[in-house]
Amino acid sequence: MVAFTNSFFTLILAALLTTYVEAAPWPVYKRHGTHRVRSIGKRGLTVSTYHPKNTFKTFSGPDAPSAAVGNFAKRSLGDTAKSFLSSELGISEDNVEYKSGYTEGSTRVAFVKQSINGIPLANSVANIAFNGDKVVSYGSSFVDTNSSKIASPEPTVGWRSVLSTIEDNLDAKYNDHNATLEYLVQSDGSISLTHVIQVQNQNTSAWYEAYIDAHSGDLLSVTDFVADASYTVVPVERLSFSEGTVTLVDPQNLQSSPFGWHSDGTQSSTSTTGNNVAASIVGKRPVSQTSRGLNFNAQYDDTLDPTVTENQQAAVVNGFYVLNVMHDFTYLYGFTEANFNFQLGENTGKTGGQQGDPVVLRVQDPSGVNNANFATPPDGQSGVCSMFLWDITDVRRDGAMETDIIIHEMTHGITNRLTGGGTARCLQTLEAGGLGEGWGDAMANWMNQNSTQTRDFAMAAYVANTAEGIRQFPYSTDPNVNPLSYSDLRNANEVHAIGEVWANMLHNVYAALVDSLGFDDNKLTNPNGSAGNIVFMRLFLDSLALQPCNPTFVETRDAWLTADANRFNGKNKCTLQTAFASRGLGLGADDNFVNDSTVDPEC
Ligand SMILES: *[C@@H]1O[C@H](CO)[C@@H](O)[C@H](O)[C@H]1NC(C)=O
Ligand SMILES: *[C@@H]1O[C@H](CO)[C@@H](O)[C@H](O)[C@H]1NC(C)=O
Ligand SMILES: *[C@@H]1O[C@H](CO)[C@@H](O)[C@H](O)[C@H]1NC(C)=O
Ligand SMILES: *[C@@H]1O[C@H](CO)[C@@H](O)[C@H](O)[C@H]1NC(C)=O
Ligand SMILES: *[C@@H]1O[C@H](CO)[C@@H](O)[C@H](O)[C@H]1NC(C)=O
Ligand SMILES: *[C@@H]1O[C@H](CO)[C@@H](O)[C@H](O)[C@H]1NC(C)=O
Ligand SMILES: [Ca+2]
Ligand SMILES: [Zn+2]
Repeated sequence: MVAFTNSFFTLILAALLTTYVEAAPWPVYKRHGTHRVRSIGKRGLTVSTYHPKNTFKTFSGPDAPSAAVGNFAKRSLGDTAKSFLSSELGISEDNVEYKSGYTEGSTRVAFVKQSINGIPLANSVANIAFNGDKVVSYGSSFVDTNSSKIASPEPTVGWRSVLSTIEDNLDAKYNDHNATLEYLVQSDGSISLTHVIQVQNQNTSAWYEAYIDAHSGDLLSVTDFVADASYTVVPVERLSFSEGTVTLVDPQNLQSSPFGWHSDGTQSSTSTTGNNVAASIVGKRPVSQTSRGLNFNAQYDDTLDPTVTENQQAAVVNGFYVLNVMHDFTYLYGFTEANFNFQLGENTGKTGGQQGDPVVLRVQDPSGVNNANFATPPDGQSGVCSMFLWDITDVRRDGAMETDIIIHEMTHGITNRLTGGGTARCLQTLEAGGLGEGWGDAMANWMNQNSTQTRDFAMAAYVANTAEGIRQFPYSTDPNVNPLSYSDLRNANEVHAIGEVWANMLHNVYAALVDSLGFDDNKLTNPNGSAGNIVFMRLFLDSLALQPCNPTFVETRDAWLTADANRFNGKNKCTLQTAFASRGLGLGADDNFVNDSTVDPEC
């Protein structure tokens, strides 16, 4: 399908301007295994490409099918592959074309294409692996052509007659690579005859294969040869711009964001808007890609004011990136549609929760300075993350260039949605609000830890221009560095002060889990790992849904213990109890905020 559309952009722009966004009417049915929607060219041409569903089979042991037919030893790899596939899939050998293959030890692999009337099907391919005369596996997207509507094999429209329209639509020029004639399977099962040509644009580095209907002249599909997306940002492992930026290619996690960060599978953008996040400088449009192919590579320069154009662009991209990483990793840990997350539309096959609520990121929000905030309305309405400028340094700094601040803010959205089932009404007491602040710092701390050696952690050190950051003490397992304990809640009358006590307890819990279970670098992609830092995040997020509305420290600690009982069969009970107790939140602690160091006898 090929259509011009800008409605996605319009809708997101509307979302940027208000917190009260109606659920968007995107179809629930998404097709991430077989389709890819791209937005191409200056005019937002939306192209949906189709790749027929795969069959993938693996075999082992004596049940593996034999490929030994006739004089096996003398047959070529191509003939062996063709005869196996044709009998396996019920397709005549005349319709299977050998393309390429290789032999490695006793393993032989063949790549084949389906064909009709000697014309190959562009998007219908198969690969077969043999070990000796046994078939080890095969994958195939071959289609049943018996019942398909197949276009006549004689072209009636030449590609040169429509070339200028195609070039114009794709914003690229024919590159003199010979055109080929290929069949193309459409998602409705029909099979079109196409001229396949390549077009390129040296200025934007775009490079596409265009599939032009040889009977109508329409553009039916494209292959995009260029890597998809790149972002020049502060990687989430680093704290802020002071540690430098890098250009990351395709950082999106396709399990969490199957259409990437700029599409919901139906509509696409070429700017800092997508299914999870819509980001812009307040009062400005989202930032557009700096070059063809979703490249967002503005360079931040903190010797210049944050409001110069390139700095604004870089800051929006950085915030967009961090919030999308937060979406993607928490999705794997269970913050999904059904658990009231922030998305414009549902991922393929997912139901539950209200959609139409991507996070709206307002960078350089003029409503404040030296701070940031996150407004969490109920599920179905966009969360709004507002980042401010900081004027502590001579040249002002932008909160959106500081990873830990963005993560802290996003965590408000996550904790408010997971506590109490998406109502956003359950972190309203002073104590629960304090827990909320603590979770924000603890999440940023977790993201920044990078080895079995748990380091002390300071918040907002870059914008505040001080190594100690903006809290009273860095978070630490060393009571000489951070002495905060449960009894300090007696004198804490403000959410951030309360939050510091909680975040420091969680820092100690984290360190104890990592000491006992180790550290895994794949924390963002492997929620099922057994390392301490992964277990910590499991308990962090699981406990939110378990704890009551407006929880206290004591109830939240119990929710951690219950989460551990549920998910890990109580394996970490003593580690958790001991760590909480070391900061006064032992099992005997009550709402008088007196330190208690009780743990179960077996601990
Ligand atoms: C297609 O038709 C042929 C001939 O009738 C038959 O042998 C084959 O099994 C059919 N293929 C499929 C996939 O149904
Ligand atoms: C392209 O087509 C021309 C004309 O048919 C032919 O002479 C030439 O060898 C082809 N080039 C390639 C690289 O296949
Ligand atoms: C690349 O830019 C040059 C100079 O602006 C222009 O003449 C040329 O047409 C552009 N190329 C394409 C493929 O758009
Ligand atoms: C972890 O981060 C710290 C602070 O940036 C750095 O000094 C250290 O080398 C990093 N360690 C690893 C294992 O990457
Ligand atoms: C983690 O394990 C669960 C249950 O086995 C599985 O459904 C899920 O896909 C796994 N997650 C990842 C990211 O591998
Ligand atoms: C509470 O416990 C902490 C850590 O053990 C300790 O440093 C602090 O002095 C205690 N506070 C009170 C009031 O007992
Ligand atoms: Ca939602
Ligand atoms: Zn906060």
